[in-house]
Amino acid sequence: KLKTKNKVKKNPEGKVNKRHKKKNMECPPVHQYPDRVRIDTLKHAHQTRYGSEPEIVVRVPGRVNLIGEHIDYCGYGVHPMAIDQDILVAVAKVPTRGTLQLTNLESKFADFETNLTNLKVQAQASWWNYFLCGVKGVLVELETPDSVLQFGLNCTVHGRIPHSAGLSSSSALVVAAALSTLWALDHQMAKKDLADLCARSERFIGTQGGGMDQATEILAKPGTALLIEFNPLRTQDVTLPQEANFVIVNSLADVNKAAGSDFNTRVVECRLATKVLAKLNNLSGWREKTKLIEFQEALNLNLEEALAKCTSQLHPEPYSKGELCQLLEMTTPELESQCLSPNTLDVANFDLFHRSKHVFSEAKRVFDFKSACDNSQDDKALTELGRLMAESHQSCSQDYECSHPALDQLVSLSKTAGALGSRLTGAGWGGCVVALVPLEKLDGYMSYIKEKYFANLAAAHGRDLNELIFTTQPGGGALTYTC
Ligand code: NG1
Ligand code: MG
Repeated sequence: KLKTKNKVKKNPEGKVNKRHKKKNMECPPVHQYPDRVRIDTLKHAHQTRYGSEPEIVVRVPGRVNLIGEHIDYCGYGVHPMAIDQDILVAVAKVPTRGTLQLTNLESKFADFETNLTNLKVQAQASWWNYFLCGVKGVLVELETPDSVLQFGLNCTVHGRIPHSAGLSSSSALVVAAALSTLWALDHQMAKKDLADLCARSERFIGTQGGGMDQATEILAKPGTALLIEFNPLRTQDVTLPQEANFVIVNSLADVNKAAGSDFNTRVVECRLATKVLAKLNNLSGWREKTKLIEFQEALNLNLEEALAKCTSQLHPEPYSKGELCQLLEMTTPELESQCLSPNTLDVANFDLFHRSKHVFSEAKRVFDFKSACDNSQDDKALTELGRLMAESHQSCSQDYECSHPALDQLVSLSKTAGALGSRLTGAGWGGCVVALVPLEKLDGYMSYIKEKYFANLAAAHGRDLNELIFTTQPGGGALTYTC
């Protein structure tokens, strides 16, 4: 397992750590990218901004999670796929030592410039911080001494993944930055190691997320969705039923996960539920357990049994800090340092019952979803997938409380419009829903949602509706092209 280092370690030979060193990357030529106009625009913008040509273009897709929400960080498998919408980063190495220059073709994202040595990521969601996560992650992991950074990097970004929408444009930036940095250091890393590294690196921003997004964006193959499991990271390709159309609808309610503490509060609630359940069941080493899957596996329970334990042994009312200290035999400072995150220190009450109920039931739905896909010749498979998606949304909304009125409205409109099921996708609290719509209902579904949801929505005015509601096919993962 790769370890995470907090500091860039100086290495006496002044070389980059060789642990991951492999043969040079194999990169297809950039003319193989399907949208020639977009590439030309990007290259031209790069040339205009910096006065020299880019050498590579890194392409990273967004992702949509079909089912398995807020369970990756509890150790459970998830079921996403990569989408077509992607982010492109044109990159060139320049002789100005240690500089990093970033520009974004979307004018609302300001340019940024910093030094590659001693990079600081701020726990705020300015776009470049996500880029810095990926750069820093690689430099730290490879223990790159400053003396190696004899070059600077000029980067031009063009994103097509809707942002703040649960489609993981954030991780796409992290992954693109990590790939750019690896290229600059002339290093190649196994894809799974890179996915793990990017998952750890994105936490520099302050959210304690799981590894679904980075793994999907790196490991996806065109034509199949993925069942992703963790510790160790492993994937199975899942062929979706041919008649299944997945439609993504942007509610236009923005989420900014890094700016609030909702996300980390959920992570902490799951961690606390793990410890409380482990202690109540006399598990040795309960203090070290942090993920609900560790509790389930240590007791050799199946997911239904784990669910029964949490609903019978936890109380539905929230737990106060005082009660948790008593249960876990900890002082308040111990509870804070061992279980909480810097941005949840002020949270007074933690809901353990509903959060763990969601996690165990959602983990089971992921496996049921995969089985239904594997049995797609069964004429009830599609209905089953829809039912699981609808249950997942209900659980996210009621038990995990990570929905938003706009998302609930879209889910209910989707049902009326003929979807077999729909659910919020990504962290929630805004962003997109994904709906499963049979082919014969597709046209009707699209026009109904456009009329009932978007027609009166001020935020949709002037927006291209095709960017707010679109069908999607499983796409391929990240690629580095040479110019
Ligand atoms: P979003 O907010 O959609 O990027 C986050 C986490 C995922 C996962 C989902 C909820 C990161 C980078 N992403 O995704 O790992 O926990 O929420 O299922 O933290
Ligand atoms: Mg994200």
